[in-house]
Amino acid sequence: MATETGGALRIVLGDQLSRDVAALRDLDPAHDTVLMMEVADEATYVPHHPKKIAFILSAMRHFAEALRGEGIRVDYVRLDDPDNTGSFTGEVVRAAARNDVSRLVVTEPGEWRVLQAMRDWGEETGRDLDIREDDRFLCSHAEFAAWAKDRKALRMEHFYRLMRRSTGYLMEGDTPVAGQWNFDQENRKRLPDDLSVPSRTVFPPDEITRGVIDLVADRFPHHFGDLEPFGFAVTRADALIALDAFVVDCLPRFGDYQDAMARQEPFLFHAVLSPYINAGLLDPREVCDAAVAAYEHGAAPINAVEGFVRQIIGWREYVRGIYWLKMPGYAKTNALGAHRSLPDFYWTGDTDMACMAAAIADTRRNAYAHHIQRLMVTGNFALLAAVSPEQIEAWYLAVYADAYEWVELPNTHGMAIFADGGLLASKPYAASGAYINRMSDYCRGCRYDVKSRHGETACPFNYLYWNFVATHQDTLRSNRRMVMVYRSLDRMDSQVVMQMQADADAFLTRIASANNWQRSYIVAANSLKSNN
Ligand code: FAD
Ligand code: DLZ
Ligand code: SF4
Repeated sequence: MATETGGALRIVLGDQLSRDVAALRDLDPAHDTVLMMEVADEATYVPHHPKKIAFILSAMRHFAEALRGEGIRVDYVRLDDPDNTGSFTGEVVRAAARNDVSRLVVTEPGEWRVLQAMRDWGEETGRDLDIREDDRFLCSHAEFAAWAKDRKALRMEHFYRLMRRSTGYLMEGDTPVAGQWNFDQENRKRLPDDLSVPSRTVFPPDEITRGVIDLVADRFPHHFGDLEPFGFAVTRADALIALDAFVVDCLPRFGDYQDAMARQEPFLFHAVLSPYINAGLLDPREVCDAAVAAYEHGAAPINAVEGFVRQIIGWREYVRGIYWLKMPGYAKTNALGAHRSLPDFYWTGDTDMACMAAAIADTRRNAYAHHIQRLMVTGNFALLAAVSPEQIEAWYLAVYADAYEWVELPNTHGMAIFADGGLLASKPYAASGAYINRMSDYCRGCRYDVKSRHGETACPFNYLYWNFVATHQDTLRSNRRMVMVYRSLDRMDSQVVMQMQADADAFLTRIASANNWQRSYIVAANSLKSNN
């Protein structure tokens, strides 16, 4: 296809900010050009949190500076360039025309919709196109497909053991260190009232970040989320400082309080490293190496380190494997027939449910909520309220600084709302208020009574939960992991069950009638999504 003799145009996307990413590997500074593009489509196909946009654009600008510092030519398109077409494809076409290049070299993206567009870039530009596998992950597509082939159930725990063996992390020969694969049983402690939680390292904005913050404030004033204060690391050097701080200050108690939630503590002992790992500032291997080294030096216990390593080499690799194995059909399933609109309070935080209000307020402030908030509060509510998969997924993709579809979709569609019918989770992660009460201090200050199942002041999670269990019995009763739940339902007074179902109906009708502005927001976002 190519007729020119120029070098390669090496394209780096906003979540590919690793010096050794596949597209940069054999770069020839004398002939090649690196293309980086700030484009409006990527900020608006869902209305991303302003802090996320600022994080990505600032990290991109710092990465470009670092490449230039090595003497590499970088063609960098800014969001406010008057000729910016607003899309990846438009910018690739323009860049191919203005640079002397005979081929395009790219690393596969993290989203199906971008891969679809990328596949046309060769034809659009008249250049050869080389799409390289993203080998920053520990498990290749082929390895995951080989593992999945002929298996009835694709359970994470089985995949995780394969990964432990292939990486050698926490292994003594073929045996897991300390005699167990998984220490999850030890990782469900409630928070004692007097526990002190370490403060977090914040990285004050430099001049580049300040410029980006002003740009984002100007261009995306209506997006959900606080732009400031901004304290994310935007360089690899600072992300490494954040990693060190996590290992020293938080990792030792990461396991114990992994499932806990607290009103005043949005981060607890979590790593808050996912934005950096997913954008490429940190490599998943070096993150695991640091945790394992802490264990080997006696600085962190096995339940913490095993739990942490499992999240990275287990869950993170597993959800990515599922995404690429099952897309594009995966996003379209709706196993429980969920159909309701996302309640407005996901965008406003205006709800009397203290747990939901806290998780949404944390999200608005930090573009972050930890896993249990995402899964057992906002995710659990969406599951019980039968929110349509498309709408809740657009929300998760928009609001978190670490969200890209390869990781957001399986976590939401599969883990949180069971829309894949159990491909990823062996049973729905549905829970009543009792779970939230056990694992948090939210209920203490809530206007609802977590001990009541029905009536005006009853906790909505209670009647929504039993309504969910009763509504889906045809589908879920045969699930072996649901036997105890259905035994409890069967023992309940049928009048009480009917009352809870009536309360659930009334509650869901009330929140649906309160919805107004959010619907048009998401419809607009989705129409942009389907145009891509
Ligand atoms: P920690 O709890 O400290 O865990 C350490 C690391 O393990 C994380 O940095 C992350 O790299 C990895 N990890 C942990 N759990 C998962 C998981 N389930 N899937 C993939 N990686 C994991 N994670 C994202 O990175 N992006 C998303 O868009 C995203 N969306 C989610 C949506 C829902 C509904 C749910 C339930 C979970 C989602 N997760 C997502 C997974 C998880 O909640 C986040 O990875 C985690 O909260 C990130 O914070 P942390 O760095 O403090 O993680
Ligand atoms: C999320 C995001 C945003 C907000 N902006 C950009 C951008 O301007 N330029 C860019 O290269 N990447 C951006 N990203 C990340 C992309 O959405 C991400 O690379 C794709 O979704 C593929 O994972
Ligand atoms: Fe959430 Fe119910 Fe507890 Fe209120 S009582 S915080 S709604 S679980």
